[in-house]
Order: sequence, then C-alpha cells, then structure tokens
Amino acid sequence: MSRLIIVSNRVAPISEGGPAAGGLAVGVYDALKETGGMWFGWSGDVLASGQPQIQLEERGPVTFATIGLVRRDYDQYYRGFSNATLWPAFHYRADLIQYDRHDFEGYWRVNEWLAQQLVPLLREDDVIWVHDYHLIPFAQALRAQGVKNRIGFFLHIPFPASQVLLAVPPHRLLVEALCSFDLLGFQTEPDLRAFCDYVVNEAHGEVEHAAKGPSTIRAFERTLRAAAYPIGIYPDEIAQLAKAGARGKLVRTMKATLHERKLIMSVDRLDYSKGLVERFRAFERLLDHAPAYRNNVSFVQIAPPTRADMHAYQDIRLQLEGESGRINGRFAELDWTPIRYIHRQYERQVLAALFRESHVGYVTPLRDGMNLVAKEYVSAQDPDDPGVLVLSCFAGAAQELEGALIVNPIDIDGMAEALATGLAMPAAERRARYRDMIAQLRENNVSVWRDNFLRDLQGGGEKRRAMRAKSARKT
Ligand code: ADQ
Repeated sequence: MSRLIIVSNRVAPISEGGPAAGGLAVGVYDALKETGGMWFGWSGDVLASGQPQIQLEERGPVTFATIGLVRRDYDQYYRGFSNATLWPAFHYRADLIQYDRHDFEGYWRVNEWLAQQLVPLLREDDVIWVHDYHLIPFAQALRAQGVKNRIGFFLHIPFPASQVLLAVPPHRLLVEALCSFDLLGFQTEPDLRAFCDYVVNEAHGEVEHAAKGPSTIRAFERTLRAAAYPIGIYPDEIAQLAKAGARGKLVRTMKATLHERKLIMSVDRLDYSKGLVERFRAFERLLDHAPAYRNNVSFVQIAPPTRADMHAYQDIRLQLEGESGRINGRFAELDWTPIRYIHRQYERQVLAALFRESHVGYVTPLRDGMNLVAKEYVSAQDPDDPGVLVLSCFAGAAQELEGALIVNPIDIDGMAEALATGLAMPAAERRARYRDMIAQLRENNVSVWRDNFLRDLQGGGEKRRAMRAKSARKT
C-alpha cells in the first residue's frame, strides 16, 4: 500500500488521546494512521530571523513534518495573497479583494520553497494529498522538480463563479497550476461546475462528464479529473460528546441562567464570510415583529476572532460589537440579555452539549465551502426532542441537509420568519427533519469523504499506468 503524504497550510495539533480536533484533522489523521505516512506543513511559527528548518516528529506510523515561516513569507503568502486576495475572492466578496503583485510573487515563491523542502522526504510510490487555497501552485512546483507521484488537491472553500475569479489578476496562472494535479476535489457540485465553466469558457479547455465518478478535464496541455466530495464528520461521535457534555458543570450552569427560555445557538470563527451582522439583525427583527419572544428567547453567538492582524477582520469585529451592543441596549431587561456574544474558544464537548440544549441552530454564512458546524449541530441533537437547523442556502452543507429550514442570509425578514418557525415547530416535524438529516450525515461521514477521494486519486493512477502501458505497446 502506498504511503500517504498530506500537505496543508497548518498541521493539525493532534496529540494521541488529546481533545479531538475539527473534521478535517480527524478524518485525515485517521487515514494517515491506517496507511502510515506523513503530514507536512507550516508549524505556525513566524521567525524574526534565521533560516527555518524542518522538524520531524514521529507518532506511531505517522511522521509530522513542520517548518516555520520567516516574517516576509508569512506576510506575503499567508496574510497577503492567501487571506487578503484568495479568501475574499473565493467567498464572492469582490469588494474586499486586495491585490499586491509582490504578495502574489511571495505566495508562489513560498509554494516553490515548501515543495523543495518536501521533495527529499518523498518516496517514489507516495500518494500526495494537498489541501486548500494556500497551496494551489504546490503540484506545479513539485512537477517542476521532477516529482511524478500522484497528487490530489481538495479545496475546502467555495470555488467562485468565473466572473468573480476574473477579478483576481493572476486567475489564469492559478487555474493552470490547479491543472497540474491529477485529481481536484470540491465541496459541492456548484463549485465543480464553476471550475468547469472557467476551464471551458476562459481557458478553452474541455470537460467530459462521466455518468459515475469524476469528470475528465483537458486544459493547459494536461489531462486531470475533478469531482465533488462533500466533507463529513463522525456524527455518532458528536452525539456521544453532546450527551457527556450536557452533564458537565459549565453547561448545567449556563442552562440554569436561561430560566426556561428558549435558546438559539451559533458557533463560527469570527469571519466576514459567516454573515454574523445579518444574523444579528434578523434576530433583532424577530424581537421587533414577535414581541412574545422578548425575554423568552436567548441567542448565544460564540465567535473566536481569527486573522486578527488583518484590517477586514478588525472591521467586522468592530461592526459586530456595535450591533450586539445596539440590539442589547434596545431590548435587554434587568434579568435578560438577548444576545450573548462570546469571543472564546470552547472544548468540542461543551459546544456539542450547547447544541443539544438549544432549540435552534442558527448557521447563516454568506458563503461557506461546507460548514461543519451545521453538521455538528444536527449530530448533537436528542433524537426524541431535536432542535431545528436554520441554514443558509450559501453553505455547502445546504446541498445535503434538506431537513433544515433553508434561508437566504441577505433576506433579514426571511431569516426572522425561519427563526420563528423553528422556535414553534411541533416535535413530530422536528423529529422527521432530524431523522432525514442524521441518516444523510451517517451515510456520508468523514471516512466516506476521505476514502472516495483517495480511491479516485489512486484509481486514476492505475488508469494512467494502464494508458501509458497501452501507448508503449503501440510504439
Ligand atoms: P471553517 O471556515 O473553519 O472551515 P467550519 O466548517 O464551520 O468552518 O469548521 C469550523 C470547526 O471549528 C468546527 O468543527 C467547529 O466546531 C470548530 N469551532 C468553531 N468555533 C469554535 C469555538 N469557539 N470553539 C471551538 N471550536 C470551534 C473551512 C471551510 C468550511 C469547511 C471546513 C472543512 O471554510 O466551509 O466546512 O473548512 O472543509
């Protein structure tokens, strides 16, 4: 069996027996433990001076290979092109795209440098699986150094419509670089379609759809395959965590402070793509239009700040502080704060338990590749008395979770109505919706995601070898 090499911007800080990390980290780490292999990426350290050195750490059959970044590389590759250009563009926020040619050069340079660091650690039959938008040029950089291994790429965020991607000046170089992979994985069919649309209409390539399995792409003198692989979670594990967490002191104390009021729960990284401002305003609209909910429902928004050294993130943070203060000032009473807006990170067990205690899971990003919180929310519910998921149509998860109340996050009245519907929904309907969604989550859990991707990546390799052998026989 080939060794698996995972390459991602950050290497998940997983310690055996320690707290479980997010879906990606768990699913990928499981695969590594089964096949044996290596996880390569940035250590998270930014060095003020000196030359970064690879650190190797063995944990059972898995080697963690991490390396620091010097300040300039961090600024150009990570803060600059990855997060100030690609992140807003891929989340359809053309208004927030910042572009600096030097940052783009830095992004490319760091990809080439990281690829160089990896090459000496590679073996001939390793299968390489690269993750996310920070590493789009990675396969091209490996190929330039003579690497012939199978290389796959999974994009965790949306792939934008061509007209939005065209706003990123080096869009053509990015798509050409993507075509150096052997297999491209997207979260949803609409993302795959957006990529194919660019290939056909902007790059004048060809796309051949298969009745089953990945489509074949011919562009930039390469042939590769692409498909949608919606990422999952382990729903039964989340359910266990939720049950155990509900007995914990923190969750019991929090529940006591509700005094039988209904609870609406949201958990996100603090990011402008998550639609928090619109979400706060829709909650305000609910209180405005349905006064019976005043002092009868509490909304808890947990949102730890991320990328806090970037302007766009400082702006959204200020805006949210303003909105939550304004809404609370307008409606709060001595014994009731409508919005509890919290910047902390919590244990997964605590979050799962809070999901289980709540009546509505309120997940309304303006754009999201998948959104694992939506899946975790459903998994954490009590099957006999489940809460209702209010979910944005722009989260990848909406393609699968048909039992949710699907909303458009731009439509404040529509979201307020969905909150009211969710809070008042009879138990029989809640149970039916939950059963529908949990079945879907079990069927497409994170192992299925990983196995489907790796099967297609390795299968593609066999197909290529057979094609090569056939053409060798002909000559
Ligand atoms: P994210 O944008 O980070 O991921 P999401 O899919 O919701 O978004 O995953 C966040 C994870 O972090 C969840 O497991 C959640 O429970 C956890 N988390 C969030 N806030 C937390 C807090 N305060 N304390 C503790 N844990 C917290 C990117 C893409 C998504 C895609 C994933 C996986 O943007 O669209 O679903 O990758 O592919």
